[in-house]
Amino acid sequence: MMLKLPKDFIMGGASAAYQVEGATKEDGKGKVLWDDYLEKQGRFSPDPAADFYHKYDEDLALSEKYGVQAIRVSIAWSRIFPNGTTDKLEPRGVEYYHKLFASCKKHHIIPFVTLHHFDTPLKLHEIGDWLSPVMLDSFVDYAKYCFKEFPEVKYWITINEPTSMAIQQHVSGTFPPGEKDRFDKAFQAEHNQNVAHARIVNAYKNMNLGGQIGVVHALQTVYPFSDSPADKHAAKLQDAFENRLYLDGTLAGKYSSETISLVKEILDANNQPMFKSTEEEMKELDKAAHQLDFVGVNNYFSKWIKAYDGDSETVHNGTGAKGTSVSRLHGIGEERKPDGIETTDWDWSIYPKGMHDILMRIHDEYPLVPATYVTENGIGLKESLPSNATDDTIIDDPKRIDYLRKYFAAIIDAINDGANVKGYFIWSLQDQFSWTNGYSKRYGLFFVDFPTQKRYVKKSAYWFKKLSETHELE
Ligand code: BGP
Repeated sequence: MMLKLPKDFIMGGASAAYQVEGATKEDGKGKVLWDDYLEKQGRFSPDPAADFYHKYDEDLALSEKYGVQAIRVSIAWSRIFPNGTTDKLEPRGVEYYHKLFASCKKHHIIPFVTLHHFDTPLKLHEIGDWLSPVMLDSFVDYAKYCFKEFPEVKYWITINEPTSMAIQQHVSGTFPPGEKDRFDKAFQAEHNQNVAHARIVNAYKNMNLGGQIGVVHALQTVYPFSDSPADKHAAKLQDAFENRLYLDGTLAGKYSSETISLVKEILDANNQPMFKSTEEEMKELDKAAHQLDFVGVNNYFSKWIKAYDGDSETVHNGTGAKGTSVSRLHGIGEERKPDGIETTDWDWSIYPKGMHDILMRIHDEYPLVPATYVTENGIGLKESLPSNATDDTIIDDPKRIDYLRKYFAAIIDAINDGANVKGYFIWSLQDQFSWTNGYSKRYGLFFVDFPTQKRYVKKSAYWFKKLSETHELE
């Protein structure tokens, strides 16, 4: 049977400012948490990335040609306010985003604009990042400024993947400041992001600008490794850690008692204190959940969790050396893949059912949510330009097409089962800089030869165009 997407389903491509723009020192941009950290680490530089700061019009022209109807971009906060706070405004940054949105209009592409995609201005990072009240207030001020300044934007996203930022900053140590095993800080940062998100949603709705506002969440579907009660409980703990506190906070407007008790169990096991929240904050969360227009789901892979009571140990595979990642968290569980689960070179499982299940979970458990978009999905591959490449060379990426076909089938299944999925954004539009993997993990529909910044079309772009035009999955 031919699988079909709904007629008004939006086909998009995703990006994030720091991963595509490059030009990190241009036009008065302020430093972010990554600049000095990456320089010190010495593995790779965020410049030139995909040089989107200069090449946006070329990329949007390509997007239009290959059926991309919408793009996710983020505003680099420190291009607008170099210090993060509103005391200093950088007009060249403001001008850049006006030009970018005008180019979107010219190419008939709808921008979905994220306000924070992992790029906290350095000055705010240094005083505690998501743990600092000054950061939260400054983020709300910056958001309100953007809402007034960019009326051409009709779809806003408050924060990209609050949980993955909090966990990578404070538990796995792969994001600056690179702390490990501080579950207390991760949960507090998650709650604080829930609050900042809610304050912004409520402010936006008060401004009556007529657009839509949502949030984007990294949702790894979590399954128990076996049917044993211990593994089942470990999977619940992992789910509370990675997904549930945030889902509850933003989509239900309150934390369920089960969520709170799972969080407390993790913190107790690690001898760490519970996160703090106030009644006023909880009211803000409740109000925002009732006004939210959509949730974005970033789903690439699923996890299987086994009970574990040893010390925490995490090893990040940031090079594509298959089979090297380790995640064992004290008080939560250990990640183990069942036999027969296919993985990428970066150990991410390929499991389309996880996409179906997470979309259904939002539909079933969070009935306040009016609409869902898949805001990131795709596969990172090692790809290179053939040595005899000419301008017209097309990069062959059958693995990506196969991955997309399977994940789209799962999305269509979820839509047929009742999930209100309105659109899909492939990660990524073009090859980009990856936070912890540099330039070797390519996701794009368009290949970027980073030294020359020349673009080459991949076969998956043709596949995507056809799906975008016909809405029929072959
Ligand atoms: C998501 C982020 C993106 C992007 C993507 C791929 O979590 O929102 O910014 O990086 O994952 O991840 P990676 O670059 O680690 O492969």
